Amino acid sequence: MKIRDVQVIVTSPGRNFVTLKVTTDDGVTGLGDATLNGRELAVASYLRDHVAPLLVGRDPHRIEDTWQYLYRGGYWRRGPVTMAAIAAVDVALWDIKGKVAGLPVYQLLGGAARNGVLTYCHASGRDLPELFDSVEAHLALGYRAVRIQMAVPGLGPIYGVGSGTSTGRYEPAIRGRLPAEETWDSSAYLRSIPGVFEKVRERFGPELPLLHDAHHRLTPIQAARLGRDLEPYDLFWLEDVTPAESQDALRLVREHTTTPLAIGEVFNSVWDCEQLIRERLIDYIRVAVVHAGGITHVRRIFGLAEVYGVKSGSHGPNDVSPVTVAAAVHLDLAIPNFGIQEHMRHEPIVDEVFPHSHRLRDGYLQAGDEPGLGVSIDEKLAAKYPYQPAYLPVNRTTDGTVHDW
Ligand code: EZ4
Ligand code: CO
Repeated sequence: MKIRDVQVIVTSPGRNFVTLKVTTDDGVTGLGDATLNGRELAVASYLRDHVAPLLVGRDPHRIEDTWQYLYRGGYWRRGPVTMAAIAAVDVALWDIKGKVAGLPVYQLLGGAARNGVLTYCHASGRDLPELFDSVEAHLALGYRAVRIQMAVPGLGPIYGVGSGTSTGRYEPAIRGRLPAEETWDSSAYLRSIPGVFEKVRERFGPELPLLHDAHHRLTPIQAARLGRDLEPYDLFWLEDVTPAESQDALRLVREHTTTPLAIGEVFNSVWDCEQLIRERLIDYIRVAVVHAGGITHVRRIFGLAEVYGVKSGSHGPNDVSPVTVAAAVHLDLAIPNFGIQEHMRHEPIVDEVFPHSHRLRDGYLQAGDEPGLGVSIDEKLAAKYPYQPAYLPVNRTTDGTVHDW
């Protein structure tokens, strides 16, 4: 069997997605997601101009060999663009292997180690009543774990907080030629957020698993204080407290708090997190299949994590396509050290462009039964939504300094 055709499909049904479609000489197709929020066309070019020509004629069954060929063979290793491109190829080849074998991908990975994939959703609000409404709306949808984000009094709109809808939805990229700019103040945030969790616990009781994302905005000592201040509210995890470049920073945080720590949505490889895992500085590793080299490499990261008692908590915002959600569900089902899966529902039009068989039931994602990943793309519909520039907001502190978002 040989790869006959490799196609890159860029579509924007409400937001941008980059999809790789690999077709074999037998007419079997596999899909991979290559969406890199706000930098989509760089990955599309990497795939179209530099990867697709190398794949035609190769044996699609040789997944590991193809991974090493693109990673080591490319000389310029790692980085989000390279690793998203390799991820798309890898996931498309797993999809093809499943279809040829007549088995869902999780069966190829060892079979289901659990009955379903526990998810957490995003609730947010500009004030407490809006936040409570958002939590209630998500609980009504069946979710069993909830990420809590709230606006900071005195600041304008901030990233991660929805504006005024009952489900608290926010969009990780805003359309336009330039990114929006927002104001950030860590001191105001640190003063307000413990009180938010106090009220949420008062309202929803001690049992509901609660999560929070600090979006890399804090210094290590600020993060240590936040972890401590949140201890009474028993978080499932506190995410991305410090900028992800420094693995050492988490040691300082760890020394000061028993609040469980999660990090990793911007990591691309095992080398970005091996110290964090080996030194047990985190409790959950947040790599996503699409941004860390596909099923092949993320499985390796989760394998290392398992040895050290660190659990998975894959990134799953709505800026990854249903192809990545499907890949995550198959991997999450099969690994021994699954923790939780982030889940942000897509707009209905996205589900129409990417028909899929995985389903959310009572807060758990379930894989479909068909061979491969169980996801396809409606190319005619996709073609109706051309690429539109869209970016994450840029944050500045009150004196105008660019800050982490
Ligand atoms: O900011 O996916 O945990 N989820 C998140 C997301 C990320 C976006 C970045 O593209 O932090 O909202
Ligand atoms: Co996050």
